[in-house]
Amino acid sequence: MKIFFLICSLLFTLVINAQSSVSVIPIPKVLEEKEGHFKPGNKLSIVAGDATLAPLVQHAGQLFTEAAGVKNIEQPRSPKQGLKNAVYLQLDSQAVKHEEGYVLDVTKTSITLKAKTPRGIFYGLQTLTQLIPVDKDKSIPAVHIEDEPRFAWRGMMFDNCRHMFSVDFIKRFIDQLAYHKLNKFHWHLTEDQGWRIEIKKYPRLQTVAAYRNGTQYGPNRQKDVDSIRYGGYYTQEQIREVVAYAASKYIEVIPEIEMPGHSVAAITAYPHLACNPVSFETGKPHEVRKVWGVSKDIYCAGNDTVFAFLQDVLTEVMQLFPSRYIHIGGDEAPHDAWKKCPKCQQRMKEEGLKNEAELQSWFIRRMEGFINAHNKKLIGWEEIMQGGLTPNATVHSWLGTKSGLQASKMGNDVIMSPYSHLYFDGYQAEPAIEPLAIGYYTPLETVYSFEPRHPDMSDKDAEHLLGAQANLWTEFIRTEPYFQYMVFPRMDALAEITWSPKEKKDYADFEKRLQTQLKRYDKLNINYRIPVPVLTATYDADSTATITLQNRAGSGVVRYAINEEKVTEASPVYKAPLAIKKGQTLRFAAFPSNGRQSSTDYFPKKPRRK
Ligand code: TNX
Repeated sequence: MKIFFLICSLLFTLVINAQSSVSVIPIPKVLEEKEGHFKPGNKLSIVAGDATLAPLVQHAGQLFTEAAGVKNIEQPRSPKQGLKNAVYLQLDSQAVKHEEGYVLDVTKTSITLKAKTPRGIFYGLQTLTQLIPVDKDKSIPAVHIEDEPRFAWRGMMFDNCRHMFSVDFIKRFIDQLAYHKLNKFHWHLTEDQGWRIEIKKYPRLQTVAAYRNGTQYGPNRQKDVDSIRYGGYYTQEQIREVVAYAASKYIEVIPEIEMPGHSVAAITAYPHLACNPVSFETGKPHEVRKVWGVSKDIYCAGNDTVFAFLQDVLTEVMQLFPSRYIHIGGDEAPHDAWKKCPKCQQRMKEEGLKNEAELQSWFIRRMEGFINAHNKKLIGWEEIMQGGLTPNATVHSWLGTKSGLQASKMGNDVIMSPYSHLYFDGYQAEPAIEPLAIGYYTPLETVYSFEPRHPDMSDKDAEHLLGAQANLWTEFIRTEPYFQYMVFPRMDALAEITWSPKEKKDYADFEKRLQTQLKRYDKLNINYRIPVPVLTATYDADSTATITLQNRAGSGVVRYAINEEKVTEASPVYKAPLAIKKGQTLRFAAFPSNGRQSSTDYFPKKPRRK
């Protein structure tokens, strides 16, 4: 009997180990674990049948050097078969049908990666990176993987207007998008608080619109505002550099040039672009906005020089971005100024427009004509639907998913970005234990739970669902570490919602795989949000709670403190369930082996205020 138990537990351990050895995010469509391992050793040949794969051979070599410590990478010119320790990259449109798909076979003796396109090979390599263990032993488990994305649009928006980030940092962000098999980088470049793209024809966009004389640093718009000059912009050369870098990672960069709202910075530089020479809101001269929120100062719809300006701007923008799409914003444009503006009212009369919503629609249509004439497609936030939608526009649904549903039924393409699930500037846990963020609540599990296809979409409607995108607005995100804290690991959830088949979604399994992913992030020095330990409580008759804490950080320990304000490295390590009496407060945090510390959570929770 004893032996029987021993064998059972041995088998159990083997099964558990086998499960945990492969940990890929986003989870592939088909993943079969095989027997044995491929041992990269010190010498490896990377063989490509096609010359177009040369950059990917390079990429694969780098990958094995960095992740598996292989010193000697050889690249035989001819695709010789049967080499020892070889990685074969092959374009094969018989084996793989999907443009972005791949098939990956790791055996004891070789690795074969097939795809229809270089892009597919690239994604296969991203998976391969994750098959190389983070620990010392670099044996790669034998697998058969067949994979392709669920959606064509897998994106993230980065707002570089509220706060600016260096070109180098943006490139690292692009690396991470690619690593997660995301393929769209929506770059938010113009705002009330700053204009960030060099436009040669309008130098005051650089000298005036790119700078503000202060910044709101706290939640209070009146009190929490400093008077430190802040700003800058990306030169056209830098923009080109970013776009080319992204293209090398199969990422399309979509610029956003906001209109008619969120345009105070441009108006400050060129006040004739507004309905009034002074601010509609304050009656004072226009000034690049220091505080967050929505401004009533927007571009005038009755003034033709506004359209000349925007067309000039887009002409330069289109030369910089080969993207199929131009995002024109279109969100949060209050019509107060238009209602009082004789030119706007005159325009409405001339064009037979019933109200300001129709004027907004007319504004967007006019710009869309220009964009389409240049062979580009327009994307706008869902407000572009107010007052009528043009047939070609792609709708970016952010207030929820209803507009997206409606647009798909009208035959318009749709991208889903509801703030309730996909706004990474929102809180990841209750605000009491987190750094300052925008008021939304979008913890990891909420992001993961998002289903881009609205239940009321027919198959025909769903053909217009391009995919989903997470947005990172940077009002309160001013530093690189905080940026990373907000993006990781929510980007992992985003990757899985947009890439993996719906049937493969499983939060518990994702959380397990994530623990390995966090170790990879440690290697890359990414300041991700460390998951707070999970608490479960049971109560006995005198209300004493027995507390169990589970570490989800992938490594390290959980520490706790009873009736003390702080949990520190000196606090006791959690080893067994704790008894917390009525009136006592328990605080606890994860201390992974990277030397960092998670947010400190507490028990009991205060009753929520209604
Ligand atoms: C709404 S989402 C905005 C942004 C803000 C954001 C804050 C959207 C189209 N507009 O201007 O930064 O809320 O989360």
